[in-house]
Amino acid sequence: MNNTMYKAMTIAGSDTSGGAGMEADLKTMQELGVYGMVALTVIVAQNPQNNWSHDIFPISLDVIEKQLSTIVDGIGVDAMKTGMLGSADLVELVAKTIDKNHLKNVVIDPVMVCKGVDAIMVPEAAAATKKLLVSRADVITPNLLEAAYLTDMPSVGNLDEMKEAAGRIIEMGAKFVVIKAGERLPGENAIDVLYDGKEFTISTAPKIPGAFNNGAGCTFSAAITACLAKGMSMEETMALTKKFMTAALKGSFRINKWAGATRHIAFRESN
Ligand code: PXL
Repeated sequence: MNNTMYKAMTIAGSDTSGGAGMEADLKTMQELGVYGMVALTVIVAQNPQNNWSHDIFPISLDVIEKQLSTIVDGIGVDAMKTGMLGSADLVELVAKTIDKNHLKNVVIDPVMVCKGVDAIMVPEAAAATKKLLVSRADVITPNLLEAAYLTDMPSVGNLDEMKEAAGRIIEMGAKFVVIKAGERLPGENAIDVLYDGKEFTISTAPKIPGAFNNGAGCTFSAAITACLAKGMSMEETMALTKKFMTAALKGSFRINKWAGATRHIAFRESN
């Protein structure tokens, strides 16, 4: 019997409604056969009495430090990712943890905005991410708004600007960058740009009409993390992540009158 289990950590918030955050991360890792662990950073609760508005409840830094020690000192990981970090102090702690433990396969999902809200949620945490985490990323996965923020570009709104932003992010020290346009660009296709400093890989797929994409960014970065944990190459990782995402979006479903979620089990169901 082969009892090998690849292990991954997410440093992320809880989306109590189950579609995004560490819930999406753990479900995705599980589906891809990886043992997932969580250092919980914030709890996001949605309010059904107030149109599903999001309230954020941070976990204190010393508790997050204890969780990181459990996972990193006590167990060890083959890959890690970040999600909603919520404070500049936490971003600093994450950077220190990566350095001190020489963590490998570091996936930075620079979560700065939630669906439907285009303002940066915690400006100090976003600034710290730009300063401390871009250079430590093996893979960084910004959306268009996050890519513009990280590169000081006024906006990233077409393929040329996505390539320009990708170049700047590699210059800042990331090894690979994937900029996700998702639904945000006009036209029939969802476009992602992958860049490693040498070659651009442009991936286009038809937009999926009516798909619920809440949690799609978390699912995407978690799938990359799981594949890297298993030792897959970047090329294999991106190919499998794309299949996983397409299935998850095609099978996405409504959870209530306000929101929907990606279907994390869809890839398994289709195999
Ligand atoms: O999708 C961004 C995101 C990340 N992490 C948590 C969230 C959300 C959006 O709702 O709640 C915990």
